[in-house]
Amino acid sequence: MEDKKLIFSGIQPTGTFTLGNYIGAVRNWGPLQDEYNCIYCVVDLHAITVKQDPVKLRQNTMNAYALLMACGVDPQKSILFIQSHVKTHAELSWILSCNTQFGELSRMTQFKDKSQRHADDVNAGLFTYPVLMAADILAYNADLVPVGGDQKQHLELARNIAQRFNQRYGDFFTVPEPYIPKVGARVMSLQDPTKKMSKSDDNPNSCILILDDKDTVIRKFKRAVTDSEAEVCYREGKDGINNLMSIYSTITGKDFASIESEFAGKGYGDFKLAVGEAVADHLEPIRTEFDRLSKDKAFLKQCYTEGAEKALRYSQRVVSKVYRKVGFVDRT
Ligand code: AQP
Repeated sequence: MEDKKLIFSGIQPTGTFTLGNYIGAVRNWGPLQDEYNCIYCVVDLHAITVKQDPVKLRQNTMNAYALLMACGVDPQKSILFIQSHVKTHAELSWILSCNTQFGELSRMTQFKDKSQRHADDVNAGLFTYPVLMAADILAYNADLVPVGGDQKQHLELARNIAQRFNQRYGDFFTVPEPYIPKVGARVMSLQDPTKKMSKSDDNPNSCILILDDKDTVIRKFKRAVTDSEAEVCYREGKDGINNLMSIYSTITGKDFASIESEFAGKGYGDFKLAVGEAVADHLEPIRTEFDRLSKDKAFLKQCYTEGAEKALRYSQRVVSKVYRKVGFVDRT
């Protein structure tokens, strides 16, 4: 790999990506390839922390892989692979879990949220999810991790684990930095703008999926919950409008002041329609490219097989050194 900083990021194959996943994370992955060495993966091991139908999981994983390519990740420029194909992630996760405190994991807000939402299955994997995420990153000694704002706490934990390991065993891991977009780091649900937009939300109107067709996108925006005023402006307390303005701003590149003047004197109906159209038009080429790629299963297989080989080769070097550092006997 070239002598550039290294980026790592992943996404769960828990369904079609939402506009939140796209704006907060995936949209930035393509452009970053020109500046950094990039390693991206579909994190299927993370996905099974909540119950998954095996047939659907396999399908969602293939779709997520093709979707990342459709969103601009180029397997010739980046290492793009499926997490379960690379055993070093799980191996390193065990070592890191022995360097992570129970109390630290208990403070993770995603664990608290998800254990409430999945009260019938609060499994150990859901609890140790952030350790596996730390292993994903540290197995490559990544410098930067592009994520949405909701992952900031997990990334902070990964940094603490790396620092603790370095203190205990001598400097080894790079302490990774978050790379969080300024606008759009937290895209909110269209039905409850105090909650983040999420793939696994039960209400289909709460999120835009990036494969939704134009009519569906416009219909969902038309139904978006706003407030009882009629002024398009970014202000505290106007969570619904603030969310739509942030979305419109990231998609069109317009700042809030120009959006406010564009819609001065117009109602929310006009604004919602404009947001819907801008988003749908922006997503259309992704849909077309996804349709093309997902028909070519042999090509996808070739890409993910080569991606896994490269990722294993790279991470194996790191994990072997970790084994030696903690005192495991060399196998050869
Ligand atoms: N609403 C959001 N706004 C901005 N960024 C977001 N991300 C997720 N939701 C938003 C970012 O997308 C990346 C991939 O996320 P993930 O699939 O690994 O897990 P998640 O954060 O748990 O995403 P979801 O959509 O909410 O999935 P489910 O419903 O399965 O839990 C991350 O960088 C994340 O920050």
